[in-house]
Amino acid sequence: MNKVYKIAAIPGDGIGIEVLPEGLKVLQAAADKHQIALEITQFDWASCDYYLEHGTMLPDNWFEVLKNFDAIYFGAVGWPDKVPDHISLWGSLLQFRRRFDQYVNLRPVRLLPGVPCPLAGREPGDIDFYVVRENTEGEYTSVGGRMFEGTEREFVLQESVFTRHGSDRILKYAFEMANNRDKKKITVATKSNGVAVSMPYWDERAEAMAAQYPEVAMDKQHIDILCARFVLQPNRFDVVVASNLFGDILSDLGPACTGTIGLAASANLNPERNFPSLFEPVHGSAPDIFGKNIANPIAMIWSGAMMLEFLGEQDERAQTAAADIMQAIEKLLLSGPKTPDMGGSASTQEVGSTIAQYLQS
Ligand code: GGG
Repeated sequence: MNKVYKIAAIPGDGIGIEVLPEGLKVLQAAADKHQIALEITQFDWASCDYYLEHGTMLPDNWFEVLKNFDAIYFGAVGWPDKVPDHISLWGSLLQFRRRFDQYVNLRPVRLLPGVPCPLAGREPGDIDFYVVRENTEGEYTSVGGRMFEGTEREFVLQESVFTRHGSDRILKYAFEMANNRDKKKITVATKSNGVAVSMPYWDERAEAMAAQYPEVAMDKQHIDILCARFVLQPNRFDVVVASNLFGDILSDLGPACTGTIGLAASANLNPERNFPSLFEPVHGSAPDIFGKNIANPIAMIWSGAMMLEFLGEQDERAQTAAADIMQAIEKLLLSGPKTPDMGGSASTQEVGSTIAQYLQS
């Protein structure tokens, strides 16, 4: 009997609403081709419109409902003209990441054939690495507060949180990953010269982890020069591990160096599989282009391939389906219709339907 993969599909806001259907279209085409059973349930939660109607981003029972799914396939969140960004993000995506302990945010940075690279002289194969972002603590906290508001003594305090448990588990994941790759190389993003408490601690934990992986070459780099090297020497990276905020910044910069953020996929993983993992494009809701039908759906589609790969770790059909989706994406990038961010004039649906058709042929 085939496993039925139960997927919660949440479009969210803005172009999330436009790209998610394309992702589902392609997932279904891959599933049909490989006789994989998918059960998709769509939710209108985690959107600013839901907030305007209900006063919260999620219903009270969201955890009980979503925990019964194998995965969450998520579009994007945020519409600052409707709801302040920190309220929409903390009320939805960050709740999922924390309560489902999705402590690994895995973000591939890969230059694919057919994609014009903004960095001169770079060929596909030159840039192929992963940003492994810590996803549950670090600089993303609600610890702090405001005092003396509206007076001359007004001040704001915002704390970061680096726990031994949280640092060690993300570093372990990243070192393990590096150890299983050919280059056996890891870059640790830091800023321990300026951020004088949390970052030296992060470095210490990285050094302790490195001692357990003698075959992995570790390189620590301050975030400022690391950003410069993403642009100048992207071929030197293999696995880059970073705190929550640094990882977020690097994983926009990386895909920008490989053509367009519209291709950037990501997986928010609970590696122990105690809870559903979440798969989403790196890009946000982009209200400025919503409704124009020009959003690139490939990041969403690629995130779907990552979902099948993770869900079907023990399921050859799901692995093949994920590989087929990646092949179909590459075929489109070489010779198919493209959205304006890649120099084309195709619509969001045209790109999604073409990739789905490649899978059917
Ligand atoms: N699909 C990703 C998304 O909606 N991102 C909104 C955002 O601002 N995310 C911040 C983050 O990933 O930390």
